[in-house]
Amino acid sequence: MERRKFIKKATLTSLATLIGTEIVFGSNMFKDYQPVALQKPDPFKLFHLDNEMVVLNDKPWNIEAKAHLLDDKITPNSKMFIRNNGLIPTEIDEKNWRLVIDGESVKSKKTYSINDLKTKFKQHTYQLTLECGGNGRSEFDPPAKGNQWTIGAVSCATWTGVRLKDVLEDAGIKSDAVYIGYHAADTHLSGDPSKEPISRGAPMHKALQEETLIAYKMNGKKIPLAHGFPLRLVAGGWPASVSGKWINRISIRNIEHDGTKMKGTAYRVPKNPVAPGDKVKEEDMKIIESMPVKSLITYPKSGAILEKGRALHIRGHAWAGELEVSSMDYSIDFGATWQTCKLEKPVNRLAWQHFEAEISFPKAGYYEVWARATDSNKSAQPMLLPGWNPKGYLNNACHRIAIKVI
Ligand SMILES: Nc1nc2c(c(=O)[nH]1)N[C@H]1C(S)=C(S)[C@@H](COP(=O)(O)O)O[C@H]1N2
Ligand SMILES: [Mo]
Repeated sequence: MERRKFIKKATLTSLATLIGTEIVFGSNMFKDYQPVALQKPDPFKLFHLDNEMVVLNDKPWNIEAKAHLLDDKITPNSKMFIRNNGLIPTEIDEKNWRLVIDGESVKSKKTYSINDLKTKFKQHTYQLTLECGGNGRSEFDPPAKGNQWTIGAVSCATWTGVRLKDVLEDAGIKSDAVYIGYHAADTHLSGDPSKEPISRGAPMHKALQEETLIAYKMNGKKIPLAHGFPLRLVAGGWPASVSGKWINRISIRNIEHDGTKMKGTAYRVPKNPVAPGDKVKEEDMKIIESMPVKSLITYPKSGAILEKGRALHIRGHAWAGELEVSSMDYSIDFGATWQTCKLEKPVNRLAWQHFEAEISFPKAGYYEVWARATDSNKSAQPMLLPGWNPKGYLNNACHRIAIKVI
């Protein structure tokens, strides 16, 4: 009979430290045995994810989609990227949840229950594109620290809630208001309750836009926990870090909001182009506002094989921050020439737009299909990388897929 291999004493001691108490019969544990208390939850079950989603980090949870997973016109919950700066709150009591509106520039501090919000204010529904400022970070060289997002930190879901504008106006906005800042119920990674993982915001003009919502529904149902249940700010077209999840307080500020991750290099880019690897002083950085023009080919999957003589149908989405995408092109010759795609209008402002094209290839061989969107200000996506920046934000390079014609 094979001899049972038991755990080493040193391993046992470190496991006990992790658990925080003695493991009483620990010496009976097999070698490499993982105590249940230390087993990590399966993110695919925990968040009901599509099994092709990619986990970039588990503490905090950061999970992205692949391009072909984003083929739906409206991103389903199972294919929506998850980006957290801290730990997802665990015990949420929706009935007793409160949203406080305060700050130097509020006329009268007010507190609303979710029911108050639903009954006092008109409900609105929009499809809103949310893209993480760091989407595409993995391509920058020298590399930037942070989650190495490829192309999948973007979504366009349907959000339902009340206008932030209506709620702020109900509390009253003083004439010196310049910014709003959110506060939320997630926990700092250190566990220190006095620290916030993130507390960002937006200038008043963005806060007061029609499409800026305090949402309580995503894709027609309660917001999934990972995406901000029970209340979330949604500010489409801006770095998704502005869209605070699990919000319980919004402050109307008479200064640019100075919460966690508003200063330094966080969600900021150099005012002027810098050389790759350069250190940039804080005063030479600016806060990212509207996101740049970008697109994704969501069908077919990169690596598709096509029979000679057949046309290839491609489709995808394009978005341009606060602007509309005005034209969409594709190239099969590494950007030497471009052809026009059919492009739909957005369902509403700040929703991504769908494109498609039929492509024929001259002969058998390897091709790449590149997609390039141009916004209503005539800015087009760069073919390769845009300007390097210290934190690796705003990579809106053309998406490319490989096609083999046989
Ligand atoms: N409270 C809170 N809100 C947050 C974050 C967070 O860590 N905590 N992350 C922000 C960032 S950086 C992004 S990109 C989006 C991600 O939203 P999602 O996880 O619903 O896709 O949430 C934003 N809102
Ligand atoms: Mo983000």
